[in-house]
Amino acid sequence: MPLSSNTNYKEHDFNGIPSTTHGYAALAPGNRASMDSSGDTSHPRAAAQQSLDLIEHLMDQGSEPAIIPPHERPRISSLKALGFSGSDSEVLEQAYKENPQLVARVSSSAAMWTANAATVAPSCDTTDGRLQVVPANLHCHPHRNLEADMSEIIFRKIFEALVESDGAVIHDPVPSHDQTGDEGAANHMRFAARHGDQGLHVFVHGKNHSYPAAAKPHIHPARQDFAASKALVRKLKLSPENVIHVQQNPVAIDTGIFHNDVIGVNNLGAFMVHEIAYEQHDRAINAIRKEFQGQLHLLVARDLSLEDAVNTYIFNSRIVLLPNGKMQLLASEHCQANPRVMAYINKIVSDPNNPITEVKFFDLTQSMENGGGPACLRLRMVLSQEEKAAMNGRMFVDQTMLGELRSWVDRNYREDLTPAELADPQLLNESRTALDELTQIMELPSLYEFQR
Ligand code: SUG
Repeated sequence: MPLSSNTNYKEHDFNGIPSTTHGYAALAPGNRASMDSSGDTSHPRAAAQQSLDLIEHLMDQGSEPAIIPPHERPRISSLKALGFSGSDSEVLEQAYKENPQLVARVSSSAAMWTANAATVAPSCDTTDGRLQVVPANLHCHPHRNLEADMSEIIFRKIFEALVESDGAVIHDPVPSHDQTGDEGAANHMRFAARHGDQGLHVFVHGKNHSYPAAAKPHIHPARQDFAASKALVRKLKLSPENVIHVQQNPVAIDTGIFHNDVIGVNNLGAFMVHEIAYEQHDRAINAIRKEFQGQLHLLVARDLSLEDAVNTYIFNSRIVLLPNGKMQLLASEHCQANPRVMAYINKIVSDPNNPITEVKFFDLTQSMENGGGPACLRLRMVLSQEEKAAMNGRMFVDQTMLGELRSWVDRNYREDLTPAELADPQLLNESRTALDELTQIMELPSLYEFQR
């Protein structure tokens, strides 16, 4: 039976859109690209168009991609919470004078990496038969921790009708604490024979405070806590027999692999993974092999170093299931510069024994320079047709909407942006105009603080 025959449930990529303030501010220690791009001039318009290129490609293949709107940036309320006062432009100016990094933080476009927005369990997997969404607390870095409340607001708005009809539950995030950091779907994989079948959920953590003897990274922070992953399982209403927890290899974290989605990616049973992705790697893989009821296509990279993984983001590719039942790999162009990575990709696409038949490369330079590849830029949601139809607003992009989004970007996004320009009150106005227009394009009710 072709993989696409289970038509009631489909997987949709909810793509992130960069903000008008997209920039490089070295805000994410442990993420080497973020540190290396520090202070560079950014290109917000190109960043947004590059995200739309991915969306356009998905549409051309017959997929039904959606978008998640960017958050309000600069977020003036966060500066006011730190005691800055006066008009919004005065607040921005004072904060910049005192500490430019504060303005960079509240201007960060990081919500574009929607793989970190939440962890989602489809209704076909949950014990109460409802779609479950837990927004991530993103505790580890302050510029990302700012995202949690807004992500929750967005999910509540877009799933409002489903929540009211008892078809979905939007949770509050796991409490934000040093022992309960949660980075969302970037540390979660769902294996299933078909998207509408019961899935096996694999949660990957980097640290475990209740087990001090566990191996730990020494150079970079581990972001995902075991206690948070355990809380997610409870909140998502997953049965323990459908769940596996594995620890990420701390050596990988110390090499700059700050999420599982930089070292492994799967769709259904197709699983591309580095040979030392996990602590007690073979045991972790064997557990997945044993518990997964479908056919596992284990595509292990044996001739790639962890450096190759960090430099190319090969494991941050998307594996997408096309309506014709085949799978396509969407990878960053960075992969093309590395012969070992290309050999791995070519081996996969030329092997008829796995479902991945093609690869497409994308110029995602603007996101990659902050450590975000194709997979970071999307949150996957497996939805039934009824759930999809019940969503509020215009979330799914069609050709007309794509055209509207492209010209919206051209109209509102600057071509270049220097770090000092983040304090420009004019940029604040431009950003609000852009978000106001976007909520209209998406037919969403008022979302943002400045709209309330
Ligand atoms: O959290 N970069 C993001 C990249 C997130 C990628 N997401 C996944 N792998 N799922 C992060 O490290 C850099 C921002 C800056 O430095 O300006 C940043 O936040």
